[in-house]
Amino acid sequence: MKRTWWKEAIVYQVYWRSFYDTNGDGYGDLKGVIEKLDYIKELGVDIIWLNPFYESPDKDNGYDISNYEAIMEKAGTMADFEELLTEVHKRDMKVMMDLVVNHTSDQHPWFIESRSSKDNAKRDWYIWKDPKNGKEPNNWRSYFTPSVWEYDEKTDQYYMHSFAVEQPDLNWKNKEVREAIYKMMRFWLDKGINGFRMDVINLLAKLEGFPDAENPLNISYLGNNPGIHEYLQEMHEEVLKHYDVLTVGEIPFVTPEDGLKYAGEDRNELNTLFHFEIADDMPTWDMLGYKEIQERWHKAFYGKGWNSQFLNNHDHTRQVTRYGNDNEYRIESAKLLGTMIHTLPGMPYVFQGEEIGMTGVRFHSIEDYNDIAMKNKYKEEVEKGRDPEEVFESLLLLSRDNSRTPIQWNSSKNAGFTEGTPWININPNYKEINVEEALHNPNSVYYYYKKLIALRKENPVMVYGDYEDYSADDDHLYVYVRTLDHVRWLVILNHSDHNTPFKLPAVFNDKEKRLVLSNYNDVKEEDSLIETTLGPHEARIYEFIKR
Ligand code: TEU
Ligand code: CA
Repeated sequence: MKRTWWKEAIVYQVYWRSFYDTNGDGYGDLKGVIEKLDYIKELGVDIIWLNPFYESPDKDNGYDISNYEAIMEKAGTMADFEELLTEVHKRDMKVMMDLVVNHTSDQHPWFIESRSSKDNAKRDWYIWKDPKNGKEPNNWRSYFTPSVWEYDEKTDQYYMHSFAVEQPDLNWKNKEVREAIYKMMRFWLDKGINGFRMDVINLLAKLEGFPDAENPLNISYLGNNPGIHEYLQEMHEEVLKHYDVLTVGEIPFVTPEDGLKYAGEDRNELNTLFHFEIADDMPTWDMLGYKEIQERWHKAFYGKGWNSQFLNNHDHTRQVTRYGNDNEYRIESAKLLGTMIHTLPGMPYVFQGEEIGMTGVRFHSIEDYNDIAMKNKYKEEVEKGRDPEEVFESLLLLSRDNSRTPIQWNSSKNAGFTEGTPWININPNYKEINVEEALHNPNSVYYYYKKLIALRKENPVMVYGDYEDYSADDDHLYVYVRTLDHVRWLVILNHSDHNTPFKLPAVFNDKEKRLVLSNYNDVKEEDSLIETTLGPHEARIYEFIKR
């Protein structure tokens, strides 16, 4: 397998508006990221992925862009961005930007022109359709609304939006659109950025003929349609192949076989992808389901393509709350989940705050929430006549705001995030869970993450090793081996609130082991593994040298 810098990298995701506010307006900003770069560097990560900070009316927190070559006022200025880039590079790290090109904002000049008349030059830059029998052109649902179609009175046509009404989809069939996007990508790459995280990139090609869906609720018809690979290969040819950068595609509804078409080494499309078999399809922890997913993706990808490992991001509830135990075993559980993500095959992502074990949040009423996906869904369900309280409850666990509360820097006012009024409430647990506490506590999740990240740097087996599951049908224990040449790493995870017995598989010699890492302090290297018991959320890594 080819070795490359990006395969060996660890990405830290900065949701800048919740990172650190330097001017008291309640929003984190690019200057705030600059100020905290040493903190990020200290963790040992290589790449910083910044969520979108392009000019935007901000209906979907920056994913509705009105100017691709300007900076949102809340984030700062172009000079701030250039300084950030320089400062990141000075620290020997890299910057990955979010690329949002399935849709723009309805305030983008392209769309304003497009909607102005049927015969303007930009009409075809978006997807316009005549009404069908006086109604929507078809029955497709969007991510955030009951229909992908929005009626525009002025020209008596509908436009398509896969997300909010304020996010019209671009028409990728139009060559001028594609050229405008490639030009914009070069603009940023020429500034020296090191990669793109490509927002819902598999949605660019729309299903030919726009036929009604049999089951409109399963919106997978929005993605992976014929034509998508031609677009991505063209993008590669026109732009990407001229730069040594990391590209990771956000690819919902994808199987490993189809995933390889996007991220296969021989494909000339993307380097890596995010699939959503976990984040979208596993609402709460399911050990057997998770193992099955890892197995299937590893088999398809090993030696052929590169995967990503993540359990949370700005769209998906913090992992220790959703998939671990954020209560009695918060620290152990946060460390266990980190161990897993950093030792499974693929590129590990750390979402800001994960490294101190930040948790999801539960605000009192829908008014306290900001997430457009949650607010739209709430409105839709309540308008159907459902009990508002019940709807609210049902949306809490997966609200995107669970992950969007500001970083808890210390135990002072507003967790040290802002001098002003934060754009979204701070998680009330900031007095116990914060960066300052973590830095003073040698047992913190933070120092454990730092070790995990350093280990990956020193041990290619964590990056390039083969993967084999030794625990197939165990509900609690996840035991697997990574192998590279003569080095074998055994990872043992007790994903449960209870003690669980463990037996060393016969292929290993107990006398030849070396303890690499453990999230319990009382484990000794010489403790026998032949038959032992793992504590709640205990995680261990051992090395065995093959002779
Ligand atoms: O997210 C796409 C999205 O809807 C995810 O929440 C979903 O889990 C995943 O794509 C698989 O279905 C991206 C951004 O991350 C999100 O913040 C934006 O709101 C959205 O695109 C629209 O740009
Ligand atoms: Ca600010």
